[in-house]
Amino acid sequence: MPQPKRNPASQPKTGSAAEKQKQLQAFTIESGTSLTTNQGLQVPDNHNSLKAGVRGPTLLEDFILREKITHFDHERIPERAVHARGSAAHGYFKLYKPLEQYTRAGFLQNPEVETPVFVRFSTVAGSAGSADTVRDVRGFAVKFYTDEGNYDLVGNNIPVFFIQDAIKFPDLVHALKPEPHHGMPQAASAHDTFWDFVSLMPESTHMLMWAMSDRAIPRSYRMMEGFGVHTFRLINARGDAHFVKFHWKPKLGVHSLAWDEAQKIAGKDADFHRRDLWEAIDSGNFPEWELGVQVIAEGKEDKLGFDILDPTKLIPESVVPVQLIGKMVLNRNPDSFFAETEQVAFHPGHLVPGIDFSNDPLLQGRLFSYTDTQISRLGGANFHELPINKAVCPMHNFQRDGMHRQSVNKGRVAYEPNTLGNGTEFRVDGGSQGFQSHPEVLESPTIRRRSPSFDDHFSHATLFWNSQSPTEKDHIVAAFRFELSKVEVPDIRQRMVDNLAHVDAKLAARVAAPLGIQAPDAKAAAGRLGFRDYKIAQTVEEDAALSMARPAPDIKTRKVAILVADGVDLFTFKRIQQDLLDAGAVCKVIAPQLGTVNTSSGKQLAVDHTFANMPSVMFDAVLLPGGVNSASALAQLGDAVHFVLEAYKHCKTVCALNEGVQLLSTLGFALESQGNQVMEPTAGVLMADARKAAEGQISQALMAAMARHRHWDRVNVDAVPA
Ligand code: HDE
Repeated sequence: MPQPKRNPASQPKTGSAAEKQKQLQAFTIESGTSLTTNQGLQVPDNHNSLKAGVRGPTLLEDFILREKITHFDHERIPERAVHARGSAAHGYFKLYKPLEQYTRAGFLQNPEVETPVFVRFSTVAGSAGSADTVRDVRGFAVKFYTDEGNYDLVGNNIPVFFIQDAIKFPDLVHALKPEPHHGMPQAASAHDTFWDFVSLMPESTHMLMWAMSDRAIPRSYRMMEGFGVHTFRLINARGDAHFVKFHWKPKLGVHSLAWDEAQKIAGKDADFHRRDLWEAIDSGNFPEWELGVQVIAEGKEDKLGFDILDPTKLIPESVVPVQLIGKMVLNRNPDSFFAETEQVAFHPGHLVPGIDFSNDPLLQGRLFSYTDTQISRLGGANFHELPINKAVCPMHNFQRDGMHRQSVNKGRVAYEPNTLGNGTEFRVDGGSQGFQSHPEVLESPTIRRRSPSFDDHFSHATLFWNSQSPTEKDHIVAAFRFELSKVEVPDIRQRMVDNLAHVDAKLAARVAAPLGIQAPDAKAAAGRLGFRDYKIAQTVEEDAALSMARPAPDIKTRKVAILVADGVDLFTFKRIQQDLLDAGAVCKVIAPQLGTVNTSSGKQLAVDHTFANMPSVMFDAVLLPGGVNSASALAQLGDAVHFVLEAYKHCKTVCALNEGVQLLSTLGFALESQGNQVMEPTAGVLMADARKAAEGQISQALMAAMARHRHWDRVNVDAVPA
């Protein structure tokens, strides 16, 4: 059997795959090196252009100036048509146990192997410079650099999609993007064209429920689930196929921001998620996810009661449990945002042997789109040669030339079969090696129609709604109201609430109430109830996994603001601060000015931020230490009072010690005689007399409250003027 000959230039270097991936990228300028032009010519002066006299005009012959400016003029490449705004990191994937029963994919066989990954998170609608915390779906794209080639799992943080067929994608995106006549709004779905389109496309209703839920305003990329969305196939060495859905489960739990908070962060720190990811990795708090699969043997998919090829449906975890098969750790920030995060090219068609597609018509369209878009975005067909996109295994074929070709292919032979080069054959043995497409039998007419099994547009939206906690339901209602209130044409608002009447009558009525339109009318809705095979369905009315209402496992990387002024009592909070730090939290001291404050004991306390440069929305919790002068100075300071009120409004943990309680007086709380107890007068507001209560007890209460993430059931939040 002729073996494929390997191109020596693409032989793997020694060391782990992660090292190989890194080697592909290293390029640093040594200190003391002279500046040169791109041709290697030493530059004599990088501050002055060539002129006819020191006050004369600049000369066209200054090729050094021209080269530098020309390069600058062409530094930008087209941003991604969707998912333009993103942040990424390197890491690795490690399997828990061999998956040979289901797949022959090499990276899913050996639990000892660490497969390098590069992961890019993104928003969908906004431009590359738009804010991170807008209401939007998040992209979750993972490139595995395996020994059998790159495998891309290009998913989202929501398990379903707006449309069922790829042919509607340009319409969806045109409706979502800023309106074409005036280019507004940026990175927002709250405008007429989006709601006009989706209200006419009832298949989008399920995804709209997710997009209006808090899933669309995540607290952190590190606290999002990821989903492959489509049904794929796993194929084992015998050729047996199973359908599979992919899931990423974050170790930190799934958590969101409050909507008001998300909007404020968009202005105060547009890079909030990018910074969060960068800082976590930089400080050694490597984010982790577990990879999960829902596996269904071919032939068993009919039992689901919906079409497994329909990307607007999900398989409830209570029907097919998610098996956790491995762990992904992100442990290295990119060296160059442009070279890596911007130039990485994902594609759902980058597969490895043992993983294959299904006939999901949305997925099928994606298989064309991604290569096509890279050609215009990355300037030609050779984008696979960019270091971030390069496979770490040997790569050889007879494709040649094209824009920006990097490899220097030797010899006269660029075709196969040949006798003039390195052999006649590059075929693999008997058809069993290499990538084998699943031999699905297809016998059907060519037809431009949708399967009737895709017609049920509402039952999964109802399943999602039923699975939400009361707070989550309130937030969904509020989000629909907000978005539809920004829609100027009443008929569009009406059509949307009419559609929602198919999901849940109460939901529709609640959304409609403040919108100045008629009550919802399901009969007038754009959608019809459609096909659902109730006879065979393993239907569930609710599924716990669809709710986010679960506490965080710990408080690692949670951010605590400690508000101080001159006279702060160090002793009341130092031990508590240490406990928080020991538990992995991040503590920052906020004061009216930078530098230091004088503590009541005469020591100096270093200040990290001022109220002006670091608002409450950057934190998960607030600690108000004691100290008569500090507390009364802060109580006089509008910014400090606003800080506390806002944290309260966003349902964050607020812990006040001794006189620190003064800062809560606007909210009606006072330090009463609680003795040695830690009081919790409303969810997540803790008050303690640190002279009597044990500090360890206060720390425990504070950390337990923080681990609940947010206290959504807190009273009187709407009445707080912040
Ligand atoms: Fe994408 N999508 N998409 N998409 N998508 C792109 O490819 C497209 C869809 C997703 O961080 C583009 O390189 C079509 C579903 C992510 O670089 C483009 C259809 C899901 C990313 C494209 C879909 C996704 C993209 C733009 C419907 C979740 C960012 C730039 C048929 C499973 C990847 C690019 C990154 C990016 C096309 C639908 C996820 C234009 C035609 C469903 C995470 O090719």
